[in-house]
Order: sequence, then C-alpha cells, then structure tokens
Amino acid sequence: MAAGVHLARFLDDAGVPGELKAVLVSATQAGAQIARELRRGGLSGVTGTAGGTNVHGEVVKKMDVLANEILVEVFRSEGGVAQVASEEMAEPLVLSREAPYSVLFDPLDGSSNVDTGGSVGTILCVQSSPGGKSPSGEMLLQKGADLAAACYLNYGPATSLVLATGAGAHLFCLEPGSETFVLITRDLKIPRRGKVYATNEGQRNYFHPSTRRFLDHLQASDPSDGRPYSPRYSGCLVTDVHRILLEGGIYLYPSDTRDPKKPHGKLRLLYECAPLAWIVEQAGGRASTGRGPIAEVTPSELHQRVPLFIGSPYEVGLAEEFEGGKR
Ligand code: FDP
Repeated sequence: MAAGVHLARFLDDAGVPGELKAVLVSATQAGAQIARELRRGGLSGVTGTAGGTNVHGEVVKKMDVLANEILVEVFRSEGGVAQVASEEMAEPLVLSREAPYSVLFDPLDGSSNVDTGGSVGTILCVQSSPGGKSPSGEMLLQKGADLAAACYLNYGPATSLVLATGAGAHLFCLEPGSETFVLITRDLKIPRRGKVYATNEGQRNYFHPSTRRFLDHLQASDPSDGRPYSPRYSGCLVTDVHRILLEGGIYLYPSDTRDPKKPHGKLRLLYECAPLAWIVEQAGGRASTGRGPIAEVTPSELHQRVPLFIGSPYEVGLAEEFEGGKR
C-alpha cells in the first residue's frame, strides 16, 4: 500500500473489521482535537495545573483534564465502546453494555512538558470486550498479548500517529488544519541495535545495582562495539519511544528504591507499557520488565505499575542479561 493513503482507506485495505475501524478512527479524531488544543498553547487558557492530584497522587495539568474529556466524549458518541479506562480516572466508565470493544488510554503522556513547549503524547489500546457479560473493571485485566489494537500519537513539530492492529506497525502524519492522518511508512522496522538510551539518570542512585551496571556498560568506551551510547531523554515516554522505534536504542524506567510504595517504577502496565510493547514488538523490537515480556504480564489491578525496558532487540536482550544477574 502506497504512502499517502488516508487512515480510513488504509484500515479498509488492511481488512480491519468495521467496528474496530470505527473505534480507531474515533481515537485519531480525538488525537487531532488534542493536537489542535496543544497548538493553541496558552491562548485557550489550558496551560498550568488543574489544582488537584490524580489517582496516582500526581499533579494534574489542565491539559491532562481536557485531553481526557476529549477522549471520553469521542468514545461516548462513537457507540462501539463498552467501557473506557484512563490513567486520569480512578474507575473505568461504562459507555455501552453491548459494545464489542473497550479502550484504555493515557490521555496526555509527558504532561510535565506541556507548559514549556516540549513534546507530549497520547497512548491508547483497544481490548475485545467479552460478550454476554456486564462490563466491569475486572474484564480489563487482560494481558498485552491479547490486545485488538494499539496506537500512540506524538505531538511534536508534526503530529505523528503509529498504529498497530496485529499486522505490523504503521506511521501516519496529521495533515495540518484537518483531522486526516496520511500514511508515511507502512511496516516500520526498528533497527536491531541503536546508539542511544533514554532514562532519568538523575534517579541513578535509586536504581538497583543491576541497572546501574547496565548503564555503566552502555557508557563504557569501546568504539569496536559502538559504545559509549548517548543519552536522549525528553521527559515524555511516547517521544522517546518514537525516536527509538525509528532509530534504535533503549528506553528504560526500571524498578527503583525511591519510594517503597512504588517498587516497580512509575509507568502503568495497561495505559502505557502494554500498548507501547505491542506496537514496538510488531516493528521487530522488544519490551521487557527486565525479567520477561511485558506482553505476558497478567494485570492484577487497573493502575498497576511495571518496570519497562523497551526498544531494539539487541539492547533489550542486553538489559535482561544485566537485570537477570547474568552479567
Ligand atoms: P509524565 O509524568 O510527565 O506524564 O508516564 C509518565 C511520564 O511523564 C513519562 O512520559 C516520562 O518518560 C516519565 O513519566 C518521566 O518521569 P520522570 O520525571 O520520573 O523522569
């Protein structure tokens, strides 16, 4: 399929079932609306904090709230979504009892960048909703391997969309001033290895010795082996993973000892790690907790956190060797 094809046509040609296509088109329309609000910056009065904390105890930005509202409203009017769950909402919201899909999302990933013109993102995944049962939060505790589709939007100088429905990961770009996403690259292939790593190194002293040894390895000089690697950390998971998907390398948000109440790092399995893992794996990459595939983790709670090592197969394999105590 040639570059330049519009998203709806792409989904038809790829044989994506009509109801799933409708959910994905709605998701991307919400993304286009969020992109429009972000471009207006302070003009709409949506910069700054909203004056509260979310279910995770984090400061909520006005744009977090607005992005969440845009997504909920789009799926409410779409009709094909049983329930939505969001990083910003304590409980899932039931929209339509008989609908075949549920959607989970991080409405504005990297929102600490939003007031200073940095890139931010939206992450979504679509799960099949088991028929004949009333929607419940428990139904959403599905492994990443069982997703029906996932996508992310990266709101940078351009708005990029990467979408996966089970047969590759595909890159689209939003036509400015419209809600039209145009195919740029079909079947992205992540490089087998890269030259960059992304992590919050300010937290290094809280990292476990295995993770510190892995970073020492990446930073050691060995030109024959492509080392040292360069750090590239934007403060937005989507933006860092997008770079790594296109150019190779590894993003890590490991377990640490900073807060005994959060021993598994900061990132959420269902809203962030599972969808990104699904996308990156379909491009030939890997995503791991350091001990095994993210896609195989069965969630025990909706807002569960997991350590994340994601990117090129070479660096993720290397990280697993360090995390598993083999090096
Ligand atoms: P944010 O809290 O700004 O939404 O998932 C959350 C996230 O950002 C990621 O996008 C980002 O990589 C990470 O947290 C940043 O956390 P640190 O400040 O701990 O580095």
